[in-house]
Amino acid sequence: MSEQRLVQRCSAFVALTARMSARRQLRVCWEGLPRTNAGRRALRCSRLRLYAIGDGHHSSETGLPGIPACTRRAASVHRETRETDVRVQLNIDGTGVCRVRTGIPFLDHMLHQVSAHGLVDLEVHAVGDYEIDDHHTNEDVGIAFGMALAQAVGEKRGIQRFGHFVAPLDEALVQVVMDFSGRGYLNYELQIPTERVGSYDTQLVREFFAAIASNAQLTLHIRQLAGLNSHHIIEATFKAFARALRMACEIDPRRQHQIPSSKGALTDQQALRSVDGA
Ligand SMILES: [Mn+2]
Repeated sequence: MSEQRLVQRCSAFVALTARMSARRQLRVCWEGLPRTNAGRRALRCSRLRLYAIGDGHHSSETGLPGIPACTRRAASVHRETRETDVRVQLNIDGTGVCRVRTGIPFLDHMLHQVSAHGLVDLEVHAVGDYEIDDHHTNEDVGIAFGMALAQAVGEKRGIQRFGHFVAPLDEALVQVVMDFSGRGYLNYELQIPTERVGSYDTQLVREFFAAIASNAQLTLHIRQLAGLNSHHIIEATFKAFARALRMACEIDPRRQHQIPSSKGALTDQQALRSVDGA
């Protein structure tokens, strides 16, 4: 069996056994692989991957072609100020498991869109100074989410980097385009016709995405192509954001271990390192 084929089988086993206990997962993987060095390496990869999924430990690269590094692309951020206390946990290789409670019901509804359509496992717990208004809490959830996203993609090795999607919701149509460029930039062109959706101030949508863009160092363009209803326009935006995010974060099988940049750097640390090395 070729190494490529082993790798495919190994990945298939990991997917197949995702709901089994860790011990049973390992047995199924091992039973399906030949007792060769390549088979052992493939198993080691699946074992590392299962281990990583199981308890959040980071494991190293496999060195096998065709299988991405067995690191868990997850992050956890706790950010506390005099205005808010926000905890965000996310896993960008998730399945859409979502537990969010921000104290802002409409924002919770939107975070569910990000999780469900971006296949991001997401846990958000926030409390804030709602007696003033929702501004601080909304923004700080965006900041913590952006920070967690930056942590989860890490040095961005192997990611697609660019993502885009156009999402409809009835009459609304919104395009989101993003680039994990290492530079925070937001171009926001929504024209939301009402000041509020329920109790949610619609100006906060811009604040939320601005916080994500600057903290995840993401170039983000949001463009409304059509739309009359405020709820529809905002929800279509979050759906498009989710799908674009999923696309941008996916591992490119043709360059799994490379930084997707012609200058070889997408973070300040990488750029500084290349200056050090020069
Ligand atoms: Mn809705």
